Amino acid sequence: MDSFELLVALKNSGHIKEEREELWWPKSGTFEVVVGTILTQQAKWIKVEKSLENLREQNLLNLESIAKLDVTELSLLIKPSGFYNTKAKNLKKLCQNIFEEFESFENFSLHVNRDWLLSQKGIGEESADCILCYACFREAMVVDSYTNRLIMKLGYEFESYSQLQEWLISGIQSNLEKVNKLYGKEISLNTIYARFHGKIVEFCKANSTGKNLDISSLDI
Ligand code: 39A
Repeated sequence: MDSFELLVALKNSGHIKEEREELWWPKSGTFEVVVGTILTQQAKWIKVEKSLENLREQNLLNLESIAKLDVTELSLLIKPSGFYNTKAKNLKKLCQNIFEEFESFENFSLHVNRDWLLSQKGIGEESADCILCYACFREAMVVDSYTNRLIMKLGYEFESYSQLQEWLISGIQSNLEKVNKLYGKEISLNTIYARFHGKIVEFCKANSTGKNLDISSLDI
């Protein structure tokens, strides 16, 4: 099996809600994704939404406000998503650094690169790729714990994040015409990677009971 066949099987599995957002992640292309990426580390998405709502209610869901916000106040607002003291410190510092280096989110999204993101405290490969893909519309395929669980369950083993990422990317890149046919239109690599990752997450959520992931509905 290659990753294109996995994408087809996920699309056909019938368990996945149609994406409301073109790129699956809510408010793709905005600063909210940067905040959501930090908050979603080791947290359920529903808790992240609560924290984002707290920030939105106070008109604080923007780069300048978080860069200036008192870290204790920030930690209270993001408390629902857990590890709030560390996340508040890392998020505030990240916003300060974005502001210093790029001056605005728009400039950041055009010019940031993976190495700059990886040099920031609290940002590893998964978070860097989330920000690149969903906030900056770059061609970055996210590998997260859902992806690892699904791939392991399918009987594959990879030694590193980058090896699994390469496997996901290469099956797509070798079948671009078929991917376009599958979606019924020409589709950018950024959109394919975003929707592919979204499908993996939604499939795993819909087919998990506790720690068990049921892949019997995947025709592979
Ligand atoms: N785990 C997750 C998610 N579950 C998610 N959505 C649902 C929409 N996002 C955006 C990130 N991580």
